[in-house]
Amino acid sequence: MLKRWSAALVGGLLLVGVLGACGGENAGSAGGGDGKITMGFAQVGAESGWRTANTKSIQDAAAAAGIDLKFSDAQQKQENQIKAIRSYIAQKVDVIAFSPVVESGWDAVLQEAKDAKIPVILTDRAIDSKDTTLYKSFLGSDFVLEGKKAGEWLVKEYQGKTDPVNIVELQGTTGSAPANDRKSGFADVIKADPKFKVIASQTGDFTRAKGKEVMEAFLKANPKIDVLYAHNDDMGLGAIEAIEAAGKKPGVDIKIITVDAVKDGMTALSEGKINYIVECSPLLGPQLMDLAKKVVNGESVPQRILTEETTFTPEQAKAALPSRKY
Ligand code: GYE
Repeated sequence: MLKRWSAALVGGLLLVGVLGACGGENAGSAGGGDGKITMGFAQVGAESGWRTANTKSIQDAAAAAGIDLKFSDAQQKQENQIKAIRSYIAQKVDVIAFSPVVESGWDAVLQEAKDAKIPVILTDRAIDSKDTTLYKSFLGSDFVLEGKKAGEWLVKEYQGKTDPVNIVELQGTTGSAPANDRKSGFADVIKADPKFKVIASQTGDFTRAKGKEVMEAFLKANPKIDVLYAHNDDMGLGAIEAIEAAGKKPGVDIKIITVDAVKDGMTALSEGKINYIVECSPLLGPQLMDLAKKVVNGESVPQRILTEETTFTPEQAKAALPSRKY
């Protein structure tokens, strides 16, 4: 187990090596001796293609960086994540990283980590805590911006048209940062034009099965749906099954916008079943491991690190698919 004081001592010495390696490969042995960094990672679950890619990225990057990874899957339940974090504190890991299922309710357990002097890094999802000293850094996407990009595509698509546009929305997990922010970013953009009407909005919990189930209910209750906005690809893919089962053509009878750009989503986009995808990158592993080394070595790190992302049309999806890794 790496002692923090020794990490701080060697941290300065290692700096040259870290910079020289230009990705920090050398810093894996930052502790000296047996000094492997141990990271406890509390993952959300395995709810989507995005999450699967994210987990693989974290596991691969930890192995490549020589970081000993303790990994737990919370099955989308905050109580399981809190239990995992408490167990990492008890095991005296060097650093805790996690992707919070929901935004609220983290202060107590993060205070326990802080009292135990174990640094915490947030990845992917944010928390709403006022006390930003409870974590060292937050690495992930700007979900509000993602929602805005989805809205901007819609505004352009219906430019010059005056008929009402009936939108249904499949929200992510209730209370999660991506669900809250993708909803508000989208709403912010479309509110400028009253022809856009969100006629139904419900959670599909970021899963394919729930996306399908809720879309079936939307279709039964609403004879005229023009657009589906799904907070991730998986819910959109589930919804496509429901739309086809109802005898409608996804992408044509109902335009579909999703977020993520995982392979299955990109395939549906290239086939015209989805019309537009806002990218959200799950490949956070390498950046997370670099951050962890710095934090354990007592270096200062930015409080917020944003992921770079783009958007895809069907043509762009066709071009990107052959080299898409996830
Ligand atoms: O969009 C979704 C996943 O938190 C950004 O979680 C992540 C979201 C992602 O289940 O597919």
